Amino acid sequence: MKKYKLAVVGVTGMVGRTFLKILEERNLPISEIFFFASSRSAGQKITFQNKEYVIEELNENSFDRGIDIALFSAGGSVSQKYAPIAAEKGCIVIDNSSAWRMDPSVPLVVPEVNPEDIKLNRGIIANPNCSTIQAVVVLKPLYDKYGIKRVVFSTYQAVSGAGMDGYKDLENGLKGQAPKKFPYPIAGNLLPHIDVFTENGYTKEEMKMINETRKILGDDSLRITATTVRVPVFNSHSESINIELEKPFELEDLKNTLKEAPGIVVQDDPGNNLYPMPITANGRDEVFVGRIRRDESVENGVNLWVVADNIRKGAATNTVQIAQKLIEYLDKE
Ligand code: 25A
Ligand code: L14
Repeated sequence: MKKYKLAVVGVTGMVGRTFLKILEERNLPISEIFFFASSRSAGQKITFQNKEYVIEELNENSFDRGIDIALFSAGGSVSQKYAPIAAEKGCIVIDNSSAWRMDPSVPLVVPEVNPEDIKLNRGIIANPNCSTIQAVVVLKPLYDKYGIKRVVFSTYQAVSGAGMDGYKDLENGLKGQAPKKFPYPIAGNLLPHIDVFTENGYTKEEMKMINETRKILGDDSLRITATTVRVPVFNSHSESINIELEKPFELEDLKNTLKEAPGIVVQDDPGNNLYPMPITANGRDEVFVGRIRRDESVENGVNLWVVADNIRKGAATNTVQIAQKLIEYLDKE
């Protein structure tokens, strides 16, 4: 089996640290690995597979050593600048930021949904937005079996989605301190505001959910609307998803379709208070679905409650799964 030179960019962040855990858990075929962050962290030590490494400051020459694959999670501006530099040098970048997702030449991939798109890459592969990933894992089997007419997303997003600084705002807010990352306190509150507002009155997070879902499912005309909300939960995003299917369905068939689909765990037993929650999704790589019930106000309507660990499946796990698939394809070349 071939072995690959890997790099992690933004290794000290919320997602970056989780990359390391997941790379260890899944034991990828790595020959050498390099760790990058900003000047704030350069020189710090980090342990990976019981070996100590020194974090380097990312610069334009960082990829001049035959790195095959780089996992990026250092924010949009870093990806905008450095992903093309890395790609130019023959490295394949798997990027967590929103910088490249809607670029027509960049595949946007969830391995359970559209793994084959990885093969179309020209040096950059984008990892979708966290809320979008957990939604499309669930939408895909329903789209294939019943067709989808319209989707309404309403999200309840954890503070870890806003990185280290978001996490600290809730921690400190619970002790009565003022927020630094969010515009208002998040402890004991919620904010119908994630990422920046756009001209149409939606937030960028809402528009990401709409546009990225269409791109991943390969259906530009799919009707979707979204409201995204930050809630005082440390980790794992929850979503209410209302769907109008094209075809009629039996509820039991629909539940079985979800149970059989890859990456999904159905937790749906109202009699025993069984439903997905952030505290049970934390630390897991699957997407949890429950509260599966007919929307009796429309034809062929269904309501779902979907929860996933946004730092794992919503970011680091999905990125490492893309890397694993990519390696599978590269091994065959
Ligand atoms: O708004 P943006 O630019 O798109 O960025 C969004 C932010 O969301 C996180 C990530 O924050 C990112 O910065 N993020 C990205 N994708 C995400 C996803 N899918 C995501 N969060 C959730 N889901 P983060 O704090 O978790 O991680 C940031 C990482 O990026 C590194 N970095 C920043 N600038 C860099 C860079 N690396 C290379 N070159 C650059 N120019 C960053 O490294 C971290 O690994 P670091 O050394 O800067 O961070 C070390 C510690 O410093 C603290 N810190 C952050 N900002 C400041 C700061 N300290 C002082 N001053 C600051 N301004 C952090 O708490 C971190 O622990
Ligand atoms: O687009 O603040 O991947 O929760 C996802 C998390 C943007 C910020 C992205 C958050 C990020 C968002």
